Amino acid sequence: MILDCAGKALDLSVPQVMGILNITPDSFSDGGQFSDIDAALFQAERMVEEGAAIIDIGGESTRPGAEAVSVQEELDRVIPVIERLAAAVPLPVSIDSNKPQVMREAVNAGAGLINDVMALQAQGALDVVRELTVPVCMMHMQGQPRSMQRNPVYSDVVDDIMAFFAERIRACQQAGIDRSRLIIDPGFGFGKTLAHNQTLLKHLERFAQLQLPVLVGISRKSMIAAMLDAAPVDQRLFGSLAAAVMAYERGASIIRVHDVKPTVDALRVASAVLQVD
Ligand code: 8Y4
Repeated sequence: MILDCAGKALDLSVPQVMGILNITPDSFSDGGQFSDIDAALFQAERMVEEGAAIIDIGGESTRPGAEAVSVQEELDRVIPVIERLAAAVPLPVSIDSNKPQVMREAVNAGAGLINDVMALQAQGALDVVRELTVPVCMMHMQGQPRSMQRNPVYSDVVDDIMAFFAERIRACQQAGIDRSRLIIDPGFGFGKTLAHNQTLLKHLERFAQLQLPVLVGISRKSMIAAMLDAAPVDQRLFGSLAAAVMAYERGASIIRVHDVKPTVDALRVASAVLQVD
């Protein structure tokens, strides 16, 4: 299957890597424009060379406990980078935002995919996305970023999240968003205990039953640390690669990572073996 990301093709018949582009806000330079944007472009070019298929850009931290960012602040951070990047690289640029106004301006600036950790539940998001024609990833989160890790509870984590997707897919179709534009993501670490995250990864193939592309983001997350004696963030690569390969074997087609080259190599090996009869 091939997705049209604002004129850039994304081939999902092979595993694809989404590279995470960190935009460092408020750095020293005068006005911030020169060094911030150039640093982001440099990092993105490297991810392209390393085999990324998508570059994901976010201007708001969605980590547990993170502070909210105003719409204007988020636009100021991401729009200049998207404009330059979309023109400079052959890959689709993804906008990581839950705000309809940011989604619209990002797509107008050249973004080819929307990555929404709130699964289009923000006021007005469904209507804006109907008008844009790009694919959208809807991620599951239980609770709000500030408090989601306090005491997450599910009756059955896979069943509950499947039911969530069924409802969101219906909401999209009711809003006039074609099913062919949808990607789903169980949202590792977003309102989940370690046991929930492990169950989701072990049984990830059940999400493939919805017949939509599955995206996962596990790279360097605390679930990896929790299985590696609390490894610090710079010691989580090999564990993240194991999780990436497991997710791919269970039907994920897009893996969102910090470490592009190691993940691309791991998935090339896994894919070559799985393609043998
Ligand atoms: C270390 C490294 C510790 C990373 C925490 C983190 C996802 C996502 C995020 C995801 C999709 C993160 C924007 C959290 N995670 N989008 N975004 N799926 N679709 N934390 O899993 O990377 S941000």
